[in-house]
This record gives sequence, C-alpha cells and structure tokens, in this order.
Amino acid sequence: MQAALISEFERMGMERAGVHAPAYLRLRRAIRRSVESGVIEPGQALPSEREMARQLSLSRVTVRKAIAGLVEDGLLMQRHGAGTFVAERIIKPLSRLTSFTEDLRARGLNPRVVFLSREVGEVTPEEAMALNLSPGASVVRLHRLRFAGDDPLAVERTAVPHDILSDPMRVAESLYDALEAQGQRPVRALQRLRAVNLTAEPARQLKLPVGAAGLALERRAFLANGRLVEFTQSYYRGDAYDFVAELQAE
Ligand code: 16G
Repeated sequence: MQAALISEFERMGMERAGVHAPAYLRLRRAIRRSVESGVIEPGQALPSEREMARQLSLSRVTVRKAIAGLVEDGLLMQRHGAGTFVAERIIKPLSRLTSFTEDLRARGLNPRVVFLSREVGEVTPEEAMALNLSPGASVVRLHRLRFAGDDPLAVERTAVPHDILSDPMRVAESLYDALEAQGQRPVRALQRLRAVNLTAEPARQLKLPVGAAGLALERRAFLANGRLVEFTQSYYRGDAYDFVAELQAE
C-alpha cells in the first residue's frame, strides 16, 4: 500500500495540474485517489506521519497539513495514540451545511439517487408550518432513495416552495446543485436528529430488517434573505454515519 501511495504521489508531481501545486495538496490528492481506487481500504491504517515524511521526502508539517484536510472532509479519522485510518463510516460534521452528494464525494463514494416521486402539489398542513407558507401554496416534492454505489443509505422526502424551484425535473440528482444553479442555495439550516427503530417501509427501502437502528433527521434550510427553502425528512441507516459536532464553551 505504501508503494502505491508513493507512486501516486510521484505521478501527481508529473501531471500538469500537479506540477505547481503545493506538496500538501498533492499528497492530499494522492491519498484521496488511493482510497477511491481501493488501494487503501476503509478501516485500514495509513503509514505514520514520520514514515510518510521520510518516504516522500516531505516535512512532517506538510504531511500533517495534508492529513488534517482529509480528516476535516471525513475521509480519514485519527484515533489518539493509534494513528490515522480511512474512515469506515461517513463522518458528517454537524456544523457545516453540506449536501448528501458532497458528503459522499468527499468520502470518495459514488452518490446515486432513485426518485420514488418528483412532483408539484399543494402544500400539506405540516409542510406549510415547516416552510412558513400559506395554505393552498404549491410546493415541489421529492421522494428520493439515496445510495452510495449500490448500497442504500437514506430515504428522503423534501418539499421546496414552487416559486423557488419552478420545475422539479431540474433536480437531476442533487437538490443543492439545482438550487445553486438558480442562485438559491441555502446558507443556514436547522436540523433535528433522533434515533429510531425503522418501521416496515423505510426498513424495506434501506434493505434492513424491520426494527433496525436508524436515524430520523429533519432539516429546514434558509436562503441568505431568511426565507425557508427546504423542508426535508430523512431516514438514514444507523450504521453508516457518524455525526460529529464541535462544541465550544461560552
Ligand atoms: C442531505 C440533507 C438534506 C438535503 C440533502 C441535499 C441531512 C440529514 N439531509 O441529505 O436535507 O436536502 O442533503 O443533498 O443531512 P443533495 O444536494 O445531494 O440532494
């Protein structure tokens, strides 16, 4: 694995885009590619910082900087005293407003979506309350199964005010990409998270036994002008994600 990582790093130095890139960015890309191509697998340990610095003729500061970025992205995780590992679960920092698609790509996984429905309809009382809309308003509704490659990870039901997203077909895969293309990407969100035992429908969709551990999440996201743009209710597999929050004393 070490040899593969070294040759990946050297190859990056020869590629056009890599020649002028700082060494820590080249190393970051080399590690990412090694994970994506399966040379380094989830759960596997990386060589120590000192070892990588020696083998690649880099300073330890450079190696540390490369790794820190990948830890922040959730690709790697550090265990005190034990070293750096490729994360087995998807690590999702709760302080950053990211999309499902971005989370999976950062982790080197292939996000996929299957639409269970994609339509325009009249707002339900629950959606009206959550999105601060008047009764009778119309919303775009997406019901999506979300996969990493072939593995279902989550099932999500989303409502977006119709005047913000006029055509549901604009969401080819990623909602946030579609919103961003219209200059309407949310900048802030409120999210609730609770543990559940999955009932029959989400369990079947996520290919788990009824009663398996899951997470029920609800996100209400806002535009920069304070308007609510999204109300999403999701079930995530309980064994695929680590939600991580940074806490600060006041
Ligand atoms: C995440 C969000 C969901 C959001 C989606 C956008 C949670 C629990 N949910 O799945 O609210 O709509 O990302 O991702 O984090 P997309 O742009 O890939 O559709």
